[in-house]
Amino acid sequence: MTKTLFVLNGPNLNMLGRREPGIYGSITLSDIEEMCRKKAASLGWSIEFRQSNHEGQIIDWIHEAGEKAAGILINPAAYTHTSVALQDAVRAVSLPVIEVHLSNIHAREAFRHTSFISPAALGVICGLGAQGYEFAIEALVHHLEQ
Ligand code: CA2
Repeated sequence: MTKTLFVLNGPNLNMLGRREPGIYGSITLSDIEEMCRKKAASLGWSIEFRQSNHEGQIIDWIHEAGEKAAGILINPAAYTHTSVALQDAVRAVSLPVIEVHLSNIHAREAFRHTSFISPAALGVICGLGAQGYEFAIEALVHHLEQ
């Protein structure tokens, strides 16, 4: 089994640390990438970390992960609440997928309470900030190695 995880990030997450620090904190996406890389390395795994503002690109990466990775951590950002196509892509690959959100989507606007991804995910982590990415990597590795 390949010891690579894909970490996929959806639209506007490239703006982290530059706007809305009240909701998402001052951490940047490159800080999160570094945290993920270190966490994975400490467990003997590697990551492919990507971000896109385009739905089709994320779908292509989920398919690519199906060929090259053992599991997927995804923060689909706003596509969480809109994208049947992303749910279909997650269902189309036979990989464990953990959905992560920096903020607690259930404590925010009603339209964020619904996720199209959660029904197809192994698990969901939200509201724990960037640490949620580390927890998800630990959980994926635990799931894959047990
Ligand atoms: O809490 C999360 O991680 C979200 O996935 C973030 C999405 C939001 O649409 C989801 O409901 C919850 C938004 C990501 C946009 O991030 C920004 C960062 C800085 C400035 C503006 C947007």
